[in-house]
Amino acid sequence: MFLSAEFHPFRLPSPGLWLDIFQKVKAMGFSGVSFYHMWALLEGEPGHVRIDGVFALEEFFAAAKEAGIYLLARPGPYINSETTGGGFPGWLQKTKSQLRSTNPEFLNAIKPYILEVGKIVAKAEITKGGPVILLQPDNEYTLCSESTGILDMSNCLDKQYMAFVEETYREAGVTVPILVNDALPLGNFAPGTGVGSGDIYGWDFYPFGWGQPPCSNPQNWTRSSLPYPAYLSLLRNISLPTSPRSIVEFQGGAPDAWGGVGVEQCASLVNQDFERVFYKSSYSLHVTLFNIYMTYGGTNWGNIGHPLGYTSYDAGAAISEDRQLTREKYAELKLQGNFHRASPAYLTAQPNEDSKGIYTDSSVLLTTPLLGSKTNFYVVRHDDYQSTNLTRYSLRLSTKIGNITIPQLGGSLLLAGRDSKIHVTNFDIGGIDLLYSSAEIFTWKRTGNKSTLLLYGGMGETHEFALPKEIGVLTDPENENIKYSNAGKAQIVQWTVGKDRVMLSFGKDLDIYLLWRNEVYTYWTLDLPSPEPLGRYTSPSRLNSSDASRSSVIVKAGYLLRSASIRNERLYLVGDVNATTEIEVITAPLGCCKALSFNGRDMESTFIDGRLTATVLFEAPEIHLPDLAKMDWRYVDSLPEIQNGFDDNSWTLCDKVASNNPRVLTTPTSLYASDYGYHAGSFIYRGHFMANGNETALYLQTQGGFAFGHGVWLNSSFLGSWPGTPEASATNHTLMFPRPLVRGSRYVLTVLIDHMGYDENYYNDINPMKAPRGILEYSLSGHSDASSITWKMTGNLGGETYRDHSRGPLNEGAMFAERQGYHLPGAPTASWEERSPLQGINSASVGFFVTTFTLDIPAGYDIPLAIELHGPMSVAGVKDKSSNFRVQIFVNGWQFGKYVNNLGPQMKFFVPEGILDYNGDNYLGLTLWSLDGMGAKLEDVKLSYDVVVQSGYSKPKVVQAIEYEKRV
Ligand code: IPT
Repeated sequence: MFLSAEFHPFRLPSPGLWLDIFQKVKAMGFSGVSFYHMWALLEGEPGHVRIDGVFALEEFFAAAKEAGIYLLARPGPYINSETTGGGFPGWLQKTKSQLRSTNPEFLNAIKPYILEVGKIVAKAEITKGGPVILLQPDNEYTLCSESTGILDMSNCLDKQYMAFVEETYREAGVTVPILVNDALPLGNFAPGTGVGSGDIYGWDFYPFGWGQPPCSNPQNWTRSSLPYPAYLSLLRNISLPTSPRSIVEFQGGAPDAWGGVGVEQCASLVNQDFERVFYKSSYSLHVTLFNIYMTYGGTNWGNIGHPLGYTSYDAGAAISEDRQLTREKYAELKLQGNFHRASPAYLTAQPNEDSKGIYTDSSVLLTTPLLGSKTNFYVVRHDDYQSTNLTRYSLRLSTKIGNITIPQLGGSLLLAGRDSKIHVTNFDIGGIDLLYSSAEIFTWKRTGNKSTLLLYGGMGETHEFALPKEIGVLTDPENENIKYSNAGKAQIVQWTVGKDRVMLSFGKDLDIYLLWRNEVYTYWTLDLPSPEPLGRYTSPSRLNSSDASRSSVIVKAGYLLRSASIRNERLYLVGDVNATTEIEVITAPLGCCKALSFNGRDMESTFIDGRLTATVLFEAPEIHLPDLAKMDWRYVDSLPEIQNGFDDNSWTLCDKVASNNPRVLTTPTSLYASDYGYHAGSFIYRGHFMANGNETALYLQTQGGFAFGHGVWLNSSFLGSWPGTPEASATNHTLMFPRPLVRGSRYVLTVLIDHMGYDENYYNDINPMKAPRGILEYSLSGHSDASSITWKMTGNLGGETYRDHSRGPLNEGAMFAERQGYHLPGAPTASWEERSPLQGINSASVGFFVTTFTLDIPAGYDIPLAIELHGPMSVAGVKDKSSNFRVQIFVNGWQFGKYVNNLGPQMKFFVPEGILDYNGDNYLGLTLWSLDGMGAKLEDVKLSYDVVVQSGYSKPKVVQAIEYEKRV
């Protein structure tokens, strides 16, 4: 089973931390990771594909392999993924052709990138010793904008386009199977459907949607339907029986937008209950490729996001943006991942639509059976998937011991609201037949002549299982925590789940742990390293192996266990604790493990009831964080453009009288930023004109994507601003001149526009990605001819010939400080004015504030740090959103935050270790743009952390990137 977590290397540009994520995914029992790569970051300059530095994939592949994770590569060219342009480089705006079509111009545009990224992926294929086992070309090449029904949703698709993308990947050397994903199960490009068809078909499913705003009111589940198991007949028609049933993206989180409710609400919307109900229901369809989007979201640093999202791409995923495991939904995934890893019979079982009334005695429950040649699985949930009722039921099963109704020893089973159970019959646990179990299986393991099985249930639930009489009888049948019967055809055990675990032994053959679900959250199964090619990869063979080099261990610990290995009868564990933690080895290869080491330290270990145990002390470190608000800050004006005599000689003249953009030009020359090669961050326009004395106002239409803003000046006078709303992608603005202009004098307009990213290109017959950014239209009263204004503009210095190849083409915008490279470490700040962002600026302008600070974070701890910005407070201690200002946060040159005081909601910006030097000097720069005439200031700026983890992670190296050099 390819049970997979979606995780994007480009959203965590600190390569030394990739292993951390892979290990956390592997620790859930998952076997795979699916990743996008983002073309816009890799070919900012047309014809120059640069997949190096933090954008290189080799270290990503090495880390996946080290953790034992197989990869599904999804390098586009189109990815969607809430990225600017859906991953398309901005320069595609300048092309004439329909995007995602066979127009030669478009094919020529994508080919060099596909060949280059394809070559890199091909080198990492499993057949060459790498982790890559699948490749997905493009993304959801499925939908047409104007479809009238399910039948014509895909009628705009050009199958030759898909074929071209696939063939080009093949030409690059890719040999692994090609997986195609459909936005809906429509059957596009399913194997055997002719031109462009892939080797494996899959579709994507977001029951709660990804539209706006999904995260408010997270308890409300009335947003979807769960069309299972009715879907089954559809899926059978679409895909071949020989092809794994694949859900390439299943909802694992939800996004939040500007002005939104915050990512924690998204985590509660798509929470552990959602995972239980929706994921288990998906398994009931016999899905064997299942990828959860997102499992680790990361960060939209450096302008990589689209306009509907802000800097955090946490997405409420199982692993939070700061890489931590504090959400219960992570633990639930671990239960499911371990179940799959321990249930090879699932792979050959077949689902069946038969449902209500057959298996349970309850009319409100739905049961979907998966029937195997021996083992059966029964997935039970409320038919009304939103139901929060407590439903008692019994289950009718046909087993080796006949047709029975369980529980047999009295009482009833319980489904508590938004939950789902996978009950089993005839389940093999290392040669022993578990005849049935209502309690769910966490995992099992055979070592020597003994099997160990871990079962769990929710608090207060009654569960029952049965075992053959042939195996050893229960050693302690009078156990007060259980009901036991050996009277009939089998040994039957019933227990009601409480906090304390129950341990049972059946002679010498079998140990069973009966656990409360929340206790299982602290149990980990770790694959021991094996010789190549198995390495640490998942394999069912580990279940039955006593051979230490092909086996795995089950260990109870705490916060996280990452890896295990055995040397000289000592078990070496690597993991993380956030409190003093008891470690207990539940199973290990026979003969192994007389002693225990944790994170390289030998522990004082003892045997308790035959199990090796030790205690890891949590030692709280001393952490001294600099008080940023009190640091020595330097300031430089970052809008010199509004000063008299500013020289814009070297700026780009907006002289293009034609544009390929689909929006028809309504200005004498194009003012679309993309026509001049500017695609990220912000833009500044300077409009020169000679006054005739009749001017009273300027009309502007600007477009920067949702939540954008603009500011407008005439010479040095502020005319006004548009502070932005989450709903407006463009705005019309008439700005009155404060006083009459002097006839015959030259004036200059300065317009600063924020750019929130290009729109995505989800539909395939239109080109929303090409919606231009910049000034769309203008008029100057008193001038009938718009060409009386001569416009110049700038974006990031150099535009497509961008300067900073380490941080990529999108990290910089148009602001003076960015163009000068003042955001980069080493900038000549010594002569700048002493002023802090808490003093701020006192007019509508842009100020650039910098400070340096030193960190000395103790080794052995993972302490994710954030930079918090606090806007002004109004009297009641409530945030004052009426102050309109925007801040960009540059950490050692990397733009790791975009703060909009009047929209919010993000105030806390995580910056990964590696981007921050945890044991050295750091350079912090803030662009502070006041859209109000009275200026703006911060109330506070600080470094903060939420968790302190004593960690076995590998400390990441500080990311190397270019430093300040004088720019012309
Ligand atoms: C799906 C995209 O494939 C993926 O890139 C990401 O954008 C995801 O959505 C979450 O928004 S498209 C899906 C909404 C059908």
